[in-house]
Amino acid sequence: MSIRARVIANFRASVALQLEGEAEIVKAHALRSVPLLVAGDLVLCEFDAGVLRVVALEPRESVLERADRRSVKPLAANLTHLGIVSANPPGIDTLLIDQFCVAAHRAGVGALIIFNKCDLQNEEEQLRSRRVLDVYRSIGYPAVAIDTKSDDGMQPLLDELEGRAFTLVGASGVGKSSIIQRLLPDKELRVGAVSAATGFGSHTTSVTFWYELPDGGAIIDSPGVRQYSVAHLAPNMVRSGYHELARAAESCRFGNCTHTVEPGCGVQHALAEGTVARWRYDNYLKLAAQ
Ligand SMILES: Nc1nc2c(ncn2[C@@H]2O[C@H](COP(=O)(O)OP(=O)(O)OP(=O)(O)O)[C@@H](O)[C@H]2O)c(=O)[nH]1
Ligand SMILES: [Mg+2]
Ligand SMILES: [Zn+2]
Repeated sequence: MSIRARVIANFRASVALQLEGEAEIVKAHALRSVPLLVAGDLVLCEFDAGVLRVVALEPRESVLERADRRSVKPLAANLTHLGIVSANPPGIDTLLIDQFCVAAHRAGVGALIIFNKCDLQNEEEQLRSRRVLDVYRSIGYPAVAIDTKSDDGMQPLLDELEGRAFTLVGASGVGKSSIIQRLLPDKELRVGAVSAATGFGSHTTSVTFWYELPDGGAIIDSPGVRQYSVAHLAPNMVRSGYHELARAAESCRFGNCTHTVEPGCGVQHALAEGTVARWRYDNYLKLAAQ
């Protein structure tokens, strides 16, 4: 008889699973025929001579992928949103945010822009952040400014969570794990349970990790990255991932317009009007050239 389970984390040598309807975390190995498993995957398992084996992967509702030089690999599955976290320090990197916006578009999931560590910002920095957040809002992305240190600093994020499955992504040190700590005061207990079951150390931020939220949603922690390459994506995917550019491009005179030198370009027109932000366009050109 097979048992359904959720993949909490994949440690390569084994996976940590939560069996359906049970709180306990168990360790399992996947059959060779099962594709690479990631946090969030739903799987079927069977006991084989007292050992738990993953025998099948259920179809994924969504998958976030990441490319390195050699291949494209899944990073997390069955997410409904990317939570794109930035903070200063280490610094707000809008190119990285845009790369993740394209990734969300590619994965068919929503994106939420999160600026963390607001408690560290002076008035001038707050103003600058607000301008950037307003641009993302005008494109259609919800955007929140939070901090994990003050009592009510998390409230704007709490309002966005309701029943969704967020994968937190962003540079190292922006506060992804701190956000999850605030959402789940028993986080260390859960991490400890996974360590105890799998025998792997408790330094969980080196792996992607699925945390069920009490109200039915979930939040997924992932290791920090410096870059999220979109080079493996078709140029068309990058273009359509810039929603406001794609909208402005509908009025370009030429169907194959590159939005750089052509006459009658809707994007150039929108830039001149100020309805498309110059820095978003500059980021787009950088990504389109990859
Ligand atoms: N002042 C301030 N510091 C914060 C805030 N959130 C996180 N930090 C600090 O920032 C540092 C990095 O936080 P982490 O949560 O480990 O960052 P991360 O994004 O998980 O980093 P990686 O796991 O390396 O990707 C820690 O020292 C936190 O205490 C915040 O809202 N305000
Ligand atoms: Mg972390
Ligand atoms: Zn154009």
